Amino acid sequence: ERNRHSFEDTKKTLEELKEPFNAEPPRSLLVSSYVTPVDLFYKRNHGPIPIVDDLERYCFSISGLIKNPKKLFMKDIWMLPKYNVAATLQCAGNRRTAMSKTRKVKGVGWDVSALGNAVWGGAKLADVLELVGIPNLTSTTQSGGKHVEFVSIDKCKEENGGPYKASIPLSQATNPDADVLLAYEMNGETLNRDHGYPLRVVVPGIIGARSVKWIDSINIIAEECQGFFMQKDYKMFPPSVDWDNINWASRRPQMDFPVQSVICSLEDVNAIKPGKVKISGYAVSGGGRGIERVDVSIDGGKTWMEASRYQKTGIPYVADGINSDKWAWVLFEVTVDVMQSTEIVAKAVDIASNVQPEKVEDIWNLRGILNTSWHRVQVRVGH
Ligand code: MTE
Ligand code: MO
Repeated sequence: ERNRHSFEDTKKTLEELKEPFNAEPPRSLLVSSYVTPVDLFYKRNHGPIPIVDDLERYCFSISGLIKNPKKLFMKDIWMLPKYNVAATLQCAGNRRTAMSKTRKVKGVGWDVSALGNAVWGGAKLADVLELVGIPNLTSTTQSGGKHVEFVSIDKCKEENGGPYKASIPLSQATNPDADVLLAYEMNGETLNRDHGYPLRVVVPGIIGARSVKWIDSINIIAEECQGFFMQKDYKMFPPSVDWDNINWASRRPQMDFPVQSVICSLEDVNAIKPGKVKISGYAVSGGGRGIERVDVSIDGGKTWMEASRYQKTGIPYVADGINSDKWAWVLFEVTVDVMQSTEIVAKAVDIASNVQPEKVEDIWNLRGILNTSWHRVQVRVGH
């Protein structure tokens, strides 16, 4: 992992902290298990990681455009039915380093591992909102609330020392099938500090930036959250927009994640022996759209073969959302004969038949987000 904070660093204030703690595992370790161990799960922070040490006193408010604002404690959340949801969280900036090779972009230089797949345990946000009198499947409250804003207890420079925040539509928050969680567990264990202890939001199927950690308050609001990370960041601009002509208000905050796939068993520098090579990696799409197919090429994209796909080992993956986890990644595997130095490529197709774009140049954007171009790895074959 890169940029690991020392224990002393974790006590630093916003002023003292040079860089927030961001880390990703080596790609080869990432796909060794369907459920990503907490230690190998990427960590993305915009400020110092807060410490909540008194769980009995920890509480958060739900207020805004509702009749009965409430203060909730952990015991109120624990009382609600507990759900375990397998969901992949992917940072919008995953694969940014590769995009920056086309033209410079701004942001953390991620390789291909700024994502992980965890089993999140917690209460459904839809159930929590029922506690304050908002029924399931509400898109507007009587007082005009249309969005649910999550405010953290951390502090970040981009918010001028204020907390990290984001919002999602009320219709999604109150839909039990959307599986939006207030999570207190990750992979069956108490959530740790890095990932939002004691309580974080998990919004399956959309960019990681909306899954706010360390919840301090939840606001029911009329317009989407006006925070920095909703309005001045994490928006997808066309390649023609650069820092001298950007108009932030012209684009919507990015929510959904497009279809993605990455080869994890090989690095660009790998020199391999001629013969059989096992190629493995992950594929995942947004919005709960499953993966229909993963194509692998060993000739730079001229010809393709289909990789096998699985979530649970030994059970072939079928994207039906019944025998599969709809919010989770799919691992793929194919064994190929590689006889000479070449470019190996992967591209996935989701169940809506969306495909990954061929060239990173075509989707270049100044913030370097959503690099979902065909994943290419150069291998050198030595005889
Ligand atoms: N929540 C808070 N409070 N502060 C943050 O900096 N970063 C967001 C999101 N939630 C962030 C946050 C971003 S950009 C991502 S990708 C995910 O958390 C990362 O979650 P993780 O660190 O648990 O992997
Ligand atoms: Mo992110």
